[in-house]
Amino acid sequence: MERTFVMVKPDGVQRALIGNIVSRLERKGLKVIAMKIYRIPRDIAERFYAEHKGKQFYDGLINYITSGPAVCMVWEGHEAVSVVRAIMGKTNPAEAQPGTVRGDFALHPGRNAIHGSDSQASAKREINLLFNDYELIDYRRIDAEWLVE
Ligand code: D4T
Repeated sequence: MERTFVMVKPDGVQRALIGNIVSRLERKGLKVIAMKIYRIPRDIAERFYAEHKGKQFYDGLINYITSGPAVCMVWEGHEAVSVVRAIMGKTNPAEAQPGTVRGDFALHPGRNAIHGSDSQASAKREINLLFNDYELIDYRRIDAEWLVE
């Protein structure tokens, strides 16, 4: 089973999208194993987005992601990384397909409502950055045998 890090970004929290986003991931069959509302400190945000340092949108991105509470989560399931990326839609919401989170709820890349890890390596790095091991909860969903052959 794969794990991925998901965040409802500060715009998603302010726009009351937490429940809708969680519901989409739940009904797909993914299992939430960690969740917290968290105002991400600047130093963590800078480590989180280190690959974008120096880009023209970097300062705005750090200001945005630290501007208010976010909801940080770890989701687990079959091909969780790519499944969540598909549910999210393209980084630029103007190009995201209707039916995706960004396609339905967002307009601009600087306010794109949700983050999901882009690879298993990123997921591991991001989970370690935002969660302690003891915050990841091991349990079995009662529908597990109906979700995966
Ligand atoms: P995140 O990491 O936030 O889930 O976004 P993506 O994985 O979909 O996209 P990314 O890493 O390429 O970009 C990180 C973050 O920067 C914002 N951004 C991006 C922006 O404001 N302007 C831009 O031109 C780009 C490329 C949006 C997401």
